[in-house]
Amino acid sequence: KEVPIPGPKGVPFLGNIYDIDKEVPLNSIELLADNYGPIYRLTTFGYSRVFLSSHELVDEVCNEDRFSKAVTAGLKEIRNGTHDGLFTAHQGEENWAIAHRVLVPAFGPLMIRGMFDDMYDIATQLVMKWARQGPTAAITVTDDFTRLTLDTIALCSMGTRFNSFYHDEMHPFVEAMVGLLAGSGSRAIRPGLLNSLPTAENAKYWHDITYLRNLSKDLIQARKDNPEEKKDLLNALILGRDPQTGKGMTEESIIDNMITFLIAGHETTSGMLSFLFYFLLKTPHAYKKAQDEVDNVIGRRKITVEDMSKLPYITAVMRETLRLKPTAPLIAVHPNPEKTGDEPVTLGGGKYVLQKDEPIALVLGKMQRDPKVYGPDADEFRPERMLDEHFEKLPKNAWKPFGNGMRGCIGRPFAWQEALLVVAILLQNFNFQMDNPTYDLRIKQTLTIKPKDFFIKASLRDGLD
Ligand code: MNH
Repeated sequence: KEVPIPGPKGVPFLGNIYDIDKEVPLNSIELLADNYGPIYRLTTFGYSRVFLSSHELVDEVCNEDRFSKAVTAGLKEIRNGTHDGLFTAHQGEENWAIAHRVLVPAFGPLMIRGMFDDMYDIATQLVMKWARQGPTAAITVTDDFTRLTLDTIALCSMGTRFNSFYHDEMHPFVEAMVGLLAGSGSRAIRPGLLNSLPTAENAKYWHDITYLRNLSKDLIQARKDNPEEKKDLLNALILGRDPQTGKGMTEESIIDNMITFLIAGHETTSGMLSFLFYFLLKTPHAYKKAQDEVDNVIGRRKITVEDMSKLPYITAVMRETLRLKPTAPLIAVHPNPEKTGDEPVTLGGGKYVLQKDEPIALVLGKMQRDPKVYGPDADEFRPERMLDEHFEKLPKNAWKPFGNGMRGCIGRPFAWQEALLVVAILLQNFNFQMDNPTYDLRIKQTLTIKPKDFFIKASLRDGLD
């Protein structure tokens, strides 16, 4: 009953590199799933991996006894800057466990509520900017959402203001972080030897990392010199104690995780907000329901943290957005190193045989459209299917935009509160239109995905100007 894992044939040595789109790899990865089915294999430079896109197979590899997170490709390169920080740690690294135990409480409900005022501060800067630009200006949605998420995470985790809404150029920290991310992406797709040559590109890469670490160190010192009684991530990093050992995190680990929060905490949320407005503007009935919910629950008064749990429709809109466009579109696992003996690892009840230590990529956007779970309209944006009563009945592991198990997203409650607030405050204050009503979704892919060349217009609602 063993079946070979299908896949395109490829060319000698280079393997499948011509099967993968250079601009938007995800497009070809999803297309290959249409052609080869829910499991297929790609090989590049002699290095192979399998791609899963059905709920059944993804469900199987979500079993943490058998499989665990694999730090490969771009993620492995980002490790050059963040080492064993939460996002880039290999399974089993001791510093991951310590940072996890210290930081889990920092993302608990009480702490996240404590960050509401800082989130509100930045959200109003966005409202102000769009209001002042006037109703005819074409808004670069994704750029402004990225300013918002960057400034929010910087304020909450580094205690500093990037003031991105007041500059066209990016803050030097952001410049360096983009350098680390883009550099890591390029390094991941070329042979390792080239990455150790003394080129200008490599020099800049390491220079960016040094800059990120030095500035982080200064900001930690600044808070230590001027303690603030604040429930924020910076205090949690500095003051948090490991309940198991009573010890704090080392300075190196604090720096690793500070940079990690900035990296993991901005593009994903900004992409989600961008796709969300795309879907709302393409789906008038959903747009109207979402705006009505804000009008009925909040009306014209100031939004408070208590309102965050009273927006079930917008919550469903956010879930549905991340179902169709999970902004971290690929995550990777591999057979658990501790449990892998000499027996080959198989999937599908012995049907598919993996190579030794072969990485497995989960194609989340495809898996989350599995018609066996979501029905014949799985490709449609229909937030109603994500209202609590349905969402709670979804099969296990059918909605995974925040990853899996112990290595799932620690920032989820942070992102959720931030996005709910922003969607609510924008719908409360503006009416939106597409700048180009015939716009069709195109994707820009880095480590994450966002809409490409997507512009909207925002006019202030009656009684507000
Ligand atoms: Mn987040 C891990 C998606 C917002 C910090 N995040 C993950 C993973 C996914 C993910 C998927 C698992 C990655 C993997 O398996 O390799 N994260 C998201 C999405 C959003 C998001 C879709 C917003 C929407 N994440 C945030 C925010 C922060 C954050 C905001 C920080 C404040 N995420 C993390 C960290 C990890 C992570 C840290 C690594 C957790 C760990 O492995 O311990």
